[in-house]
Amino acid sequence: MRIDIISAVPDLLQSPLGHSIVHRAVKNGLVEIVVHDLRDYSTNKYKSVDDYPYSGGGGMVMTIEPIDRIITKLKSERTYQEIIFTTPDGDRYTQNVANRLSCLNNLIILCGHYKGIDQRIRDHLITLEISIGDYVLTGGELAAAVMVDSIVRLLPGAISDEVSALTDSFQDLLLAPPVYTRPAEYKGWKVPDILLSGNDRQIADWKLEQAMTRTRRLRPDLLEDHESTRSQSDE
Ligand code: 6GU
Repeated sequence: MRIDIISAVPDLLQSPLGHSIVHRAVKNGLVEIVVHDLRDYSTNKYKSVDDYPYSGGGGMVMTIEPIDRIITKLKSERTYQEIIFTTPDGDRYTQNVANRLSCLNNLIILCGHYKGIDQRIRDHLITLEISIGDYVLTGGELAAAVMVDSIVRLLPGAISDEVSALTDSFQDLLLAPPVYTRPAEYKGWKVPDILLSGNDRQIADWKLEQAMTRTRRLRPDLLEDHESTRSQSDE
C-alpha cells in the first residue's frame, strides 16, 4: 500500500508517523508513506499556497493551483482509489472506514488548512471528505496522522499478534473486554478467577459478556448498531 500525504506543514507529520508500529510497517515494506510539501508546488516566489476569499470575511483559503499540480502529477504516476480531504465538515471517520481504506493500493490525503480550500478542488479532485470528530483542529495533519495510524495497524503483518487487530474495540461494534497481566494479585487487587481457570470456552463467554456489559454502560448507541448488524447477518 502507498499513502501520499499533501501538507503545507509537513513537519507536523514527522513524529506521529516516525515511531512504533507505523514506523516498523514502513521499514518492513508493508506501506510506503510519502509526505509532500505543498509549498514545493507553489508557483510564486513567496511559496504561498493560500489567498483571500472572494466572499470577504476573515481567514485565508487554500488556492487551486499548487494542489492541482501535485495531485495531477501523482495521478500521472499511478492510480489512486481515493483522494481524501480532511475537513471538519467531512464524513465521520469510523473503524469501518479505516477497514475499507486499509484494503486500497494507493491513497492520497490532502490536509486542509486555514479557512478551507477553494471549493473547486473539492468538486473536481477530491473523492472522499473525512472528519475525525466534532471539533475543529488548526489543520488536517493530526487528522491525517490518526487515519494513517488506524489504517496501517490493520495491514497484515503490522501487528505481531495477528488476532489482536481483529479483537479491537469497535471491530465488531463492541468495546473490548478488560485485559490483565501478571501478577495475579497486587495489593489485594485480583485478576478475575475465570481468567486463571484455563477453561477457554468459559473465558470466551466471559469476554463476550464483559464486552456487552461495557458497551451497554459506556456506548449503548454501538449496541443498537451491533444488534442490527447481527440480525442482518442472521437473515
Ligand atoms: Cl479532518 N480537519 C480539521 N481541520 N479539523 C477537524 C477534522 C479534520 N476532523 C475534526 N476536526
